[in-house]
Amino acid sequence: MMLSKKQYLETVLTADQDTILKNYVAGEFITSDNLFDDINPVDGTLVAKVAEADHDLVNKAVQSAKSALKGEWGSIDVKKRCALLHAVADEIDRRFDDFVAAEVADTGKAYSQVKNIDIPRGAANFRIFADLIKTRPTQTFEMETPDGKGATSYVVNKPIGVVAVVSPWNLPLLLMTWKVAPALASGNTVVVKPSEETPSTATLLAEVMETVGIPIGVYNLVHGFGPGSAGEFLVGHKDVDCVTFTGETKTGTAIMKSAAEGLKPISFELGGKNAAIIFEDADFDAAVSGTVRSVFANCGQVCLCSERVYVQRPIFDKFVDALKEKAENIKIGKPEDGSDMGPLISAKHRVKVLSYFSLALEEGATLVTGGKIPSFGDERDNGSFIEPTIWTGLAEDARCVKEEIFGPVCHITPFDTEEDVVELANDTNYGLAAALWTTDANKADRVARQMEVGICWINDWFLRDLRTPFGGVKLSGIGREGGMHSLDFYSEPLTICNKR
Ligand code: NAD
Ligand code: 6OD
Repeated sequence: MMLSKKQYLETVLTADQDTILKNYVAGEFITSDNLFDDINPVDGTLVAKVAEADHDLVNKAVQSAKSALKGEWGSIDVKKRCALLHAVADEIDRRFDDFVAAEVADTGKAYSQVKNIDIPRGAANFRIFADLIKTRPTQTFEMETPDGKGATSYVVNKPIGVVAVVSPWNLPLLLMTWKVAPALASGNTVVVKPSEETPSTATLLAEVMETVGIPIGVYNLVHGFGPGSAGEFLVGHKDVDCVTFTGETKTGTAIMKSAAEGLKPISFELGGKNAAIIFEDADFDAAVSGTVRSVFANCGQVCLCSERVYVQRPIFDKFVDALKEKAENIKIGKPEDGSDMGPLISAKHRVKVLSYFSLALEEGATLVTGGKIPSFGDERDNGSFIEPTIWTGLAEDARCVKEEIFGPVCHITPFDTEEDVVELANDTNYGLAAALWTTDANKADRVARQMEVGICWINDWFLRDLRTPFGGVKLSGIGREGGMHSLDFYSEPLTICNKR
């Protein structure tokens, strides 16, 4: 379904949202005196005004979440809690077109991506964690005691309490629900602060929570920015019990300092500078198609994207030519024109990506393709589009090879041996993901085990089993979420030692 901006405002946001995206606190949609703009990066037009939460409203949201822990939600049994989370997933499915329209309006992403990844994963996140919590194993230990009677120790998992969820703009619903769903499944309450760039789907989710009867105060939403705004007020709040954050590494540092004050547990999913490795024995066509996806998906704005591509020397030139041809065939444009690739998230982000485009040339890169702002001759020229870009020829210590750019761009380096490429791939401060392409299963396993990352794909990219640990090493994160790892992070284990 394609909606104009007017239709979007009139039909998608049903709960008294008119043209203002509101906060959702203690079961009420609340506006504020400070409104900021939600801009469509396709053409620079206004999607909606957004109500920024001030200190008092963030405090009210945290207090509402705290009280809800002691209310109906705190005593509800697991079966009922899971049924409610399934109802959330079902309601996302029922309002699928609304969620698609909202995500597309905020991001300008291709419809194919939003329909096949972002929104279905939003619903799937609720289903998987609702199912996992029902079958969560418990631990029991028997011990002998001097009196011969013995003791049994067993572990009870309790909610941590109020969870602050701070999320980014690149996969807004997917990444926010990746945290909200296990937090709620584990019995916590949440205060969510979505990115200021993408406030719409978090607001729609508030409507869903209300519709399906999630008790008041369990899901709270505050809009705003980071420093000096809702983000900072939330993570520094004394009654927040833990902070889960996805975003830039330097933001993680700021949040960690703030969380340190109250010794709050943190879970961080941060930036990446991921390697793709293509061995000469790879299925060439599969490796090229997979790498086109891993470099350019979502306009390169996925933390798992490959910005460093290493290709074994005998196939280097052929691979560069093939990737260039595919990159030049990517259809850039408006979502409603059936494009493959939309714009970057904002004009501000484009300035950052363009600064790397200039820097790469200063650092001695050979421009294989791209490197510019495309010109359309229509309203898209007011948007934040940028060309898919490929470089070769940079030194491995060039800033463009070391720093996360977060755009549709990669640098391709030739390599000779397995040992060389392991060293090259690991020579980074980040450690989120890697993708290997080879038909030699033993080599694939051997190399994968040496990757200093949280996830390594063999002959694929971004294939997700939601039960597996997900996260990064080095500057790419702290902790793991996914499956039981999420449930563990969002729970407080209590050991009960019962002496007979
Ligand atoms: P960002 O760090 O700028 O913002 C993320 C969120 O943090 C936003 O909601 C923002 O308002 C908030 N924020 C900013 N400063 C804050 C502060 N001082 N206190 C509290 N909140 C604050 O990130 P972004 O630009 O939205 O997202 C892109 C980045 O996220 C990239 O670096 C990307 O690699 C990373 N990312 C990582 C993963 C992962 O799973 N590892 C997933 C997606 C994105
Ligand atoms: O698939 C996920 O669960 C996940 N957290 C993906 C992160 C993508 C980064 O942009």
